[in-house]
Amino acid sequence: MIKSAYLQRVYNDVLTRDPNEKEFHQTVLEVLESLDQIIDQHPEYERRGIIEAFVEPERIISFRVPWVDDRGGIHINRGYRVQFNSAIGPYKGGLRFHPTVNLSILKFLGFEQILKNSLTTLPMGGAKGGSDFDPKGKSDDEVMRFCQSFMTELQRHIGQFVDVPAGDIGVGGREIGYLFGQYRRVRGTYAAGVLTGKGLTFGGSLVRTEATGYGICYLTQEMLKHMRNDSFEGKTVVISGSGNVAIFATEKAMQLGAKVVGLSDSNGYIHDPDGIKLDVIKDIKLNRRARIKAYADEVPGSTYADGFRGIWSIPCDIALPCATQNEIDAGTAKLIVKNGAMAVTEGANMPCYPEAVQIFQEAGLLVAPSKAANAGGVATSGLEMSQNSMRYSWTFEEVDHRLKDIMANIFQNIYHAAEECGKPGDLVVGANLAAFKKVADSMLTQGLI
Ligand code: NDP
Ligand code: 2IT
Repeated sequence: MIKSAYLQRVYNDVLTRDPNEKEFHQTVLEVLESLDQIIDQHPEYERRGIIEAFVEPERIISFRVPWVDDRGGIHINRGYRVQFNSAIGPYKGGLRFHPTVNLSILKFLGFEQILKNSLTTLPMGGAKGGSDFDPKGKSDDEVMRFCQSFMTELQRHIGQFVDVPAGDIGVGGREIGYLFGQYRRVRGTYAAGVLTGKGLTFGGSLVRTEATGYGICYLTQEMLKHMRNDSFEGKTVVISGSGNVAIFATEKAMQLGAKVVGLSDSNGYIHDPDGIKLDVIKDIKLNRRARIKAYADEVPGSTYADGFRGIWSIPCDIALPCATQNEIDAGTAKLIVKNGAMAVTEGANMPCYPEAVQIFQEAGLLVAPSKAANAGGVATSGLEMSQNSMRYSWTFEEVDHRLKDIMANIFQNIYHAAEECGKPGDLVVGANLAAFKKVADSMLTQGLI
C-alpha cells in the first residue's frame, strides 16, 4: 500500500505503460513503499520529477542474435541491454542467458541493480542484459558461436566508461571469456575493464568467482552478530540453487561453522543430513555441468527428490535462496517459519514474493534483502575494474578483506537507515532508503538528464 499520492501516481503510470511486466511492477512497488517513509521530507523529488525518471530506463537496446548449431541449423535469439541509470557511474550489471529472459525480468534486475550498486559505495550505475538463449545442453562450440554473435552486436553499446557487463544466470567464466575475446577482436583494443568476471590470466580479479556467495555469508554473519548476538557456528543451512552463487555460499557457510544440508537445481533437490560434500558438488556442477541428481547417486546417505520447491521442506536455522526470482511464495514461507528458521538471506535477486517477506518479518525472522545481501558480486566487479585501471592485481587476501569490509559497511548502512526512518530492524526498507538517497542526490545535482 502506497500512501503518498505522488508515488501512487508514478506507480499507476508504470502499470499503465507496461501492463505485462509483473516482475518489474513487483520491485517498483516494494521500493516505492519504502520511499513512502521519507517522501514528505523531500518535496524536491516531485518538483524535479525524480521518481518518474528513476522508474524509466535511460535506454533499452534489443537486438537479433543469429548463430549456427553443430549440425548447421540456424537459430535466432533475442539479445537485450537495459541501461537503467548512470547517475553515479557507468552502467554496470550482469548478463543472463536463460529461456525465460524477457524485458520485464531484465527491467526488474536492472532496477534492483541501481540500488544494489549504490549500496556498494563504488561508482557504478545500474544495468542488466542477456538473452533468451538456453546454454543447457549446448556444446562449448555452440556457446562460443552464440557469445560471439551476441557480442558482435553488443560491443557498440558498451565500454569501460560506458557500460560494463558481467555474469548472471547462465553466464559464468566460460561465457565471459568468449564475450571478451570477441570484444577484443571486433574493437581491436585490449580494454580489460569492459567486462568483469574475466579469467585470472586476462584481467580477472581473484575472489570474483566466489564473491557473491561469500558476500551473502559475510552480510548474514553481520546481521546475526548485531541483531541476535549469534553466528553461523553450529547452524543448519539450506541453500537453493547449485550455480555460482549457491556453491560459494555453501563453501563460506561451511567455513564459518555451519552445516549445509540441502541444495537444488531446476529439476529437484538433494538432502544430505550429514552435510553436503562440497568437492562432490563442485565436481558435478562446475567440472561436469551435470544435474544435481548425480549427488544422491554418488554420496551414500543422501537423497534426491524431483521438484525444486520441495527443498524448503527441509528444516533449517538459516535459509539462503540462491537460485532465481520468486522461488518462495507465501505457502513456502509459512513452511520455513513452521520448521523453526531464524533468518532468511536473499542470495538470488528477489527470490521471495512480498507476501513471503511479510510472513518472515511478522514471525520475527531476520530478513536480509537481495540488493544488500548479494552486492558482494558486483562490489568485487568494481574492485576488478579498479585493478584493470591500475594495471595491477591484488592478492586473494586483499580482495577478500575489501569484500568483507564492504559487506560489513552495507549492513551498518541499511541497519541505521531502517532505524532513522522509524522502522528499526526492517532491512528491506533500510536497504531501499540508504541506496536511493545517493542516486537521487546525484540525479538532482546533475539536472534534468
Ligand atoms: P547460475 O546459472 O550459476 O546458477 C543458477 C542456479 O539456479 C542453477 O542451479 C539453476 O538450476 C537454478 N535456476 C535457475 N533458474 C531457475 C528457475 N527458473 N527455477 C529453478 N531453478 C533455477 O547462476 P548464479 O548462481 O550466478 O545466479 C543465481 C542467482 O543469483 C540469480 O538470481 C542471479 O541473478 C543472482 N546473482 C548472481 C550474481 C553473480 O555474480 N553470478 C551476483 C548477484 C546475484 P538449473 O541448472 O537447473 O537451471
Ligand atoms: O545481480 C548481480 O549483481 C550480478 N549478476 C553481478 C553483476 C556484476 O556486474 O558483477
